[in-house]
Amino acid sequence: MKKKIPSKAWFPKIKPIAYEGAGTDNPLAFRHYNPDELFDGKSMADHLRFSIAYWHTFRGAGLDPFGGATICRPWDAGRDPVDVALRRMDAAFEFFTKIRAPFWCFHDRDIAPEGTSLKESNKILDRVVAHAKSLQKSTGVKLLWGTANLFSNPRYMCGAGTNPDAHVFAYAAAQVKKALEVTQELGGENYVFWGGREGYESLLNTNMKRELDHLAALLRMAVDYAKQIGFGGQFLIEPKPKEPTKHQYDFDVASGVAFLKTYGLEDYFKFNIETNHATLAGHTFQHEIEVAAAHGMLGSIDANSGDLLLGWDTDQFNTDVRELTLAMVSILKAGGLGTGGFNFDAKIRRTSIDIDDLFHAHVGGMDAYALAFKKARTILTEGKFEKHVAARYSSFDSGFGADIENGKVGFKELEKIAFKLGEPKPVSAKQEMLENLLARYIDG
Ligand code: XUL
Ligand code: CO
Repeated sequence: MKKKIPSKAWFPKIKPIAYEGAGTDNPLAFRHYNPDELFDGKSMADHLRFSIAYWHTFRGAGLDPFGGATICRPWDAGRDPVDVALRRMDAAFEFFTKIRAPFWCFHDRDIAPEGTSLKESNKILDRVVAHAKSLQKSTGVKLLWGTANLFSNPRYMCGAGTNPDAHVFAYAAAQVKKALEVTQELGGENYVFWGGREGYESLLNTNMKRELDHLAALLRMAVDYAKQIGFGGQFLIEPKPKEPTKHQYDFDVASGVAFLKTYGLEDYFKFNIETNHATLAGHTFQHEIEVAAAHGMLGSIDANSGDLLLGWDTDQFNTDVRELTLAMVSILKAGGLGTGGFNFDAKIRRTSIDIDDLFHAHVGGMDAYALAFKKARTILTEGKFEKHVAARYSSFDSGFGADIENGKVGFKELEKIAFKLGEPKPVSAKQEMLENLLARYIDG
């Protein structure tokens, strides 16, 4: 990554964040994230592929259901929304460079305001995208993924691909078409579909089967169009069980897999797993990663966390090294994220109104992931858990266990074996011993 910082400094008091090691007192230094440090011949930056989410970091104003904006940024001042969008983009690339994130992500409507028609919106988007492209070139920051915002505008209040009105479906299709084109223009390595308002509030007014068919049709069209224009990025589905709708169709990874397989789309999609979406679905982050990995569909991560005491998507920066170490073990075991990365789909609290709060938040998130990465590597190198798990299943490695796995035996053969061997002897699963072992890795 080149290190050139855009000339007009929006963060004049902040120097590029440096790695100073675990002992540093400097709150604006990395203690664990050392982008240039090599692991298996690959830099930490290339292993982790951190990305900044434009919507939170550059459009987040601190709104919540009970109150308006608390956060006001100097680059947002100005009358012409397109000029503001261009200036904001300068600030964003200065931030990406100073925080030393190699990637960014955006929704079409985060980066450019809507015009009075779709054609005008597309034109405005083109102007901002051209600016983003030149900033990508001068800074070396790359696009992890692009997506279309199919949930904020009132036209999408009843869904986009699942809207009961075919006119809205057509509008959404046109918006995805354009978003794909600009993602390609910016060299995006992936394209994300988060379900937005693709779900329902009441079955009294909903034809679920038709909505699912329509959602699949939208995804199929995206796949077809990507082929037509030669977009080679990976498509990703980002599951979320609820919010904004009461029930979202892409509830979790397992329901996403079933959906994709039902409609013959499984070869074209992987999953973008978000920590707080996993927990809203009643799963752990690691569970969702393991389900995706089991299907060879682990794509990317939206890095954040919820709050145990709050039942909604709080999108906080995650500093829970234990949770992240477990997630990282599963990710590394699966062979990493490929074209994916760790995108901070996380926002500062509405009371964190200073500009440097943006830096503190990302430093903490990046450091926690970096530390988890190192701990996970140690855990996997030592292989103690894997050894235990392998031993636990070893009865399937040979003999009739292997015959079960290979489909060579059925009920009759197994009945004979059960008669002959008698009652199986229970074996301890050793959970507490393993939890203590994990604690040693986390503490150490
Ligand atoms: C919403 C969410 C989105 C997606 C992109 O909860 O996570 O920001 O990541 O549309
Ligand atoms: Co997300």
